[in-house]
Amino acid sequence: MGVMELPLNLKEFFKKRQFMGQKEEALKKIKHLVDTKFQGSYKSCFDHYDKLGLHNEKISKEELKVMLKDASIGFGDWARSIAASKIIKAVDVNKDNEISWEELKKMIGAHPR
Ligand SMILES: [Ca+2]
Ligand SMILES: [Ca+2]
Repeated sequence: MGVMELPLNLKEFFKKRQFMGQKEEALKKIKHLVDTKFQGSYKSCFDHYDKLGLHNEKISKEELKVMLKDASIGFGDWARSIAASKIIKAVDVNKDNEISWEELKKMIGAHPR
């Protein structure tokens, strides 16, 4: 039996668990932002942040950072910068480093309006 294997696997396991927890927490906070500021409409929320920088039907990293700030996700610019990069990496299907409405819908799941 590999003595070294177990701790490493456990470490990976907890890292994954932590990430899943963070994701759930972030999605909850974004839902709260959408419910309180955009009458429950993810599309209105998307359009609002899309327009902050270049209005191109996509959320850039800078636009996403403002959304995270408004949703109280991450403390400080540095933490939000890392969170924004992680989120974009996770949902950016076409690899243009921006989040389209289709990609955002995939991130939140279900059928947002
Ligand atoms: Ca934009
Ligand atoms: Ca994209």
